[in-house]
Amino acid sequence: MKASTLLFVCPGVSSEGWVRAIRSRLPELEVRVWPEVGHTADVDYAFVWKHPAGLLRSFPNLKGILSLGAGVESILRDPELPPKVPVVRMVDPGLAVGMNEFVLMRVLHYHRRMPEHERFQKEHRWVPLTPPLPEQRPVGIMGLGELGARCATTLAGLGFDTAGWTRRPKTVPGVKNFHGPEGLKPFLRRTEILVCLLPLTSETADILNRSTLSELPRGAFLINVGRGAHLVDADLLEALERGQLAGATLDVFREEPLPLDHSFWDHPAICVVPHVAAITQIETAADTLVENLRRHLSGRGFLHVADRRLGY
Ligand code: NDP
Ligand code: OXD
Repeated sequence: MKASTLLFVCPGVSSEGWVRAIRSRLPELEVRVWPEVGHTADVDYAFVWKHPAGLLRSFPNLKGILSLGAGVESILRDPELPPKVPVVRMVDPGLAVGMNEFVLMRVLHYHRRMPEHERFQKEHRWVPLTPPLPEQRPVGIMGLGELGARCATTLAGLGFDTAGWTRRPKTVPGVKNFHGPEGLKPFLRRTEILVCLLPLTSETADILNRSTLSELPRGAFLINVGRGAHLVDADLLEALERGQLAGATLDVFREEPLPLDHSFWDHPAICVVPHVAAITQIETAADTLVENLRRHLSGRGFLHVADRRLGY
């Protein structure tokens, strides 16, 4: 019987560690690295990240498209995506740990008034500031999925007045829930530190815009770790200009790398980070990937299949 074949299609990502990790966990699986495809009919599974559009329809026996990243919008927007093949999201414990650390770091930075302390240091001024208690600090997370729920739980555990906004009602212990379009305004109106951990879909594109940012209490902070296209860049600059927002941390951008002449680079109230909030970790993610492949090889369905209609 022919061995099943996985094709690694992640341009820009080093394949060596992944291939080693997959082979050591599932030696019966043949692993090929694009563009060394061999017979296209041999390919059963594709493991992808930012794949060339149109490529995936070249494999007539493809049974699963497994994403290296949590966000699957770049797969789903391929106009030539094979229509019936399941697209599987990456749910990696290592990714969740990284996102949890990053969001906590930046929430604490704003909560503890570090931007003001950094400014006072530059001015050689000794100005002791008292931060509010965590329970007096409303933090809001857009998206309480695999990543957002973990961050919300951590923040709630530290005593922050934590809320999350979701599509459907969702219970996360200790976290207030707002949902649907009607829940958005009340969620924003209470949120002093806003974290975006939404997937990029037709409903969430441009969601951080003049109108939504204006609902936040004056002087709020934004942490965007979802996708660059959630944010209307000019609206953020304008909100900072008029003091509606006091600062922003941006890990994701409409164009990556962020163009050298983009005004975000030198803005004193913007922290630019090069899409590193959370990185898929080979050691943990290879376990997840292989478990999912084993499930499928033994006739069970994949876990974490994206809903193409919803876009996540
Ligand atoms: P999930 O699919 O597990 O969770 C998505 C969450 O967003 C769910 O709570 C969902 O609501 C909510 N949501 C989706 N659409 C809407 C909507 N229209 N209105 C309100 N809520 C909505 O995703 P993950 O937590 O795994 O990942 C989230 C995103 O984080 C990824 O798609 C990616 O863009 C980004 N990411 C960024 C990284 C980085 O390094 N910067 C790394 C990894 C991911 P419901 O619960 O009702 O379904
Ligand atoms: C992801 C990412 O989606 O790295 O995993 O952004």
